[in-house]
Amino acid sequence: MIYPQYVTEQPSAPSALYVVGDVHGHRTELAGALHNAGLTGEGGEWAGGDAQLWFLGDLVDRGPDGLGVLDLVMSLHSQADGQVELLLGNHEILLLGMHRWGETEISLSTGSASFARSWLRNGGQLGDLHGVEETHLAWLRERPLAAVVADRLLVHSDTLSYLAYGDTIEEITKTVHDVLNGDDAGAWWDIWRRLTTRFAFRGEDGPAHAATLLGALGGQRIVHGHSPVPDQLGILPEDAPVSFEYCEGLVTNVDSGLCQGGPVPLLRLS
Ligand SMILES: [Mn+2]
Repeated sequence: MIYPQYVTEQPSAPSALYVVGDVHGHRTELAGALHNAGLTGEGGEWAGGDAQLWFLGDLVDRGPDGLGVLDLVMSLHSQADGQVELLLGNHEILLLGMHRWGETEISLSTGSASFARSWLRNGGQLGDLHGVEETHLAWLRERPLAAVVADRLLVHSDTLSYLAYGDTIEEITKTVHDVLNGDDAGAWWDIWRRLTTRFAFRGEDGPAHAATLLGALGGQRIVHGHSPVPDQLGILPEDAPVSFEYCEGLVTNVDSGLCQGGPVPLLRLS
């Protein structure tokens, strides 16, 4: 006779799943929120047990200590490997591009561009650039572009442009990594430009766009950062919620506008 309780595991409750939207250099606020959520201990060490913590990109730029945020996330990743992960945002691409290409003029069909000009215009911080080390850059170059966790598709940008790089998350990530490990400045620039596009899930075409991305990459619902909720709702950042669900419930925006004065974009999804 078989006693099922001894030979099969009970289906375990899904472990806690947290996502973090755009932190943009606000290390102190992030550290406080992680501690308040019980994900880190008194010394800032990982204390989240088997919880999963996904950063949706844009750790750096605009705010005072992007490198500190990056160090914190890298440290948590190494302590809780597989449970703490970062998706590349357009500002990680911008920092990598600024470091790699700087003032190099990049020829485009529409004229020319440089990472230096875009970096300055988009909140690049000298302290981050001067302090960044090869260990940071190498780690960033290995981060995924998207993930499906439980039934959620996690991405940085509210855009369909990911699909320009492949039909699956693995393919998209590999294509982008190949560019980041190569010398094609125009291809580097295209990643930055494409990840900077936004608003795909707003308006009457939003649900169809969401279905397209979910159909290609998996998941039942999309969670993204990149486009501040206070702007989306036309409210003051200090009045903004941590997240905003829209697009007929298919999409959750977790960019609470921390760098404008909004709350820390830490959201527990399950
Ligand atoms: Mn962004």
